[in-house]
Amino acid sequence: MFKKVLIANRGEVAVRVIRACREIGIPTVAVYSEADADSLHVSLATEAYCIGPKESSKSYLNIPAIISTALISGADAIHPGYGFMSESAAFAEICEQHGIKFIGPSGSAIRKMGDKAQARATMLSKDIPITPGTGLIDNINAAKKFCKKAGYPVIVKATAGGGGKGMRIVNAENELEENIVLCKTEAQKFFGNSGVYIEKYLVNPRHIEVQILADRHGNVVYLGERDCSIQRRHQKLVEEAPSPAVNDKIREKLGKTAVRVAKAVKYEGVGTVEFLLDKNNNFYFMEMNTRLQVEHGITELISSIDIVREQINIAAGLPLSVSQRDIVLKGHAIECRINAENPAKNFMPSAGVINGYVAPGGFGVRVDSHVYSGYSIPPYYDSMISKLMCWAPTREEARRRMYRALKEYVITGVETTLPFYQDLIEDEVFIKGVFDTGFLEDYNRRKEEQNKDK
Ligand code: MV4
Repeated sequence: MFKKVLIANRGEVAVRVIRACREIGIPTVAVYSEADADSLHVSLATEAYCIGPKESSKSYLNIPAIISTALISGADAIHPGYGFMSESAAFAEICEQHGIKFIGPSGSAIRKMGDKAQARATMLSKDIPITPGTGLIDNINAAKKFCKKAGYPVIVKATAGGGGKGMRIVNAENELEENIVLCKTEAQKFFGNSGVYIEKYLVNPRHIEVQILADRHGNVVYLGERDCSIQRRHQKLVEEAPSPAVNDKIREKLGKTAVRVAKAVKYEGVGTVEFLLDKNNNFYFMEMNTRLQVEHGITELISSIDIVREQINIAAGLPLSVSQRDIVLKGHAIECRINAENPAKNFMPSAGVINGYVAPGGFGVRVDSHVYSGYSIPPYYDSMISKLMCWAPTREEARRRMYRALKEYVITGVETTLPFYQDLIEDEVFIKGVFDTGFLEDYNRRKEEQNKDK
């Protein structure tokens, strides 16, 4: 096992990884920016080093500072968390070049999935279902021909994009060329790669993702799916596991497909295979997230498997602790991401001091967070305060438990999204579980109607 693990991240995920290391018995090294000296991950780690000023580019993304801290402190592995360096093939390779284990997949697997057009080509060659689409676009007439045949709407996507970044929906041929040009320009600017491709656009599908674990010995298992359809501007708000739309038969099909996706790139580590699911239960591979995800905790709640512990064990070369037939999913879990944002002001970030903080508890309630009473939320990073997760034997019980926990939660000093969730969790459409990626738009429209009536 590793002698010492450096966590190249901050906030709730740094705390999550430190906790897993502590349970295994591995000492930890926290790194932090000048703005994060009072963060919980700094005090929970065995040792902590300031690696730069507040800007992420000079601290959490500062590769020389992180690598030298690992070398000086004697850390033999780095956990990247999510965001920041977690999907950087270059960082993974630099770690390896310095004799430090990157706790994640190989640079090669990250690259194969990071390039979306290449990932689609790989899936096509392995008979994994993908949406009808093109390869990289180099010719407007070929693009027009595909779109005419597939029918509008279509979606232009940057091959270096992902997670909703660098996408443009096109409704008719007369808008196609300008959108390709705009998408290429943006892709060059944001990702330094102007490659784009086109897919048939599915209107309001469900966003379903499958958690997988893959070890060095060729074992790959799936831990069921999460439904992440409730999003705002590609930020997930509510996630649940299992999906209310997936039955045992589809779950097995999705799971086995996700395992084939992982095997197609010789994946090693924990990962998530993202699919879109249409009304007829057809599903299509979208992308693979080659990291631990924010919403992994709800899968832990229904599977009783510590995903971060498995991730560390896999990186250390140990075999998975479970085989597919040992995995039994039980009950239902829901997560709300609580942010320091004002839902009444278009989710505007609300940095400042949390002067009062009482987290909910009780059976089936889990709160993963790095905050405490008196903690000051810096304005430089994302605005997540905590992840509130509730488990219960059935979806309706989990939903009611979530409502109870949301009502119990006290956070004062900053605006939070708690009131928004208290309302959403009682929504009739959410209660029925019949939503798709169009949910939030529809929900906002219905709220406006109700306000007009009043
Ligand atoms: C799509 C799509 C519909 N059709 N591709 C968004 C994130 C990225 N992983 C893939 N995404 C999508 N790709 C095709 N061909 C729908 C989404 C999508 C989405 C789109 C608009 C608003 C919310 C969304 C939530 C999840 C997925």
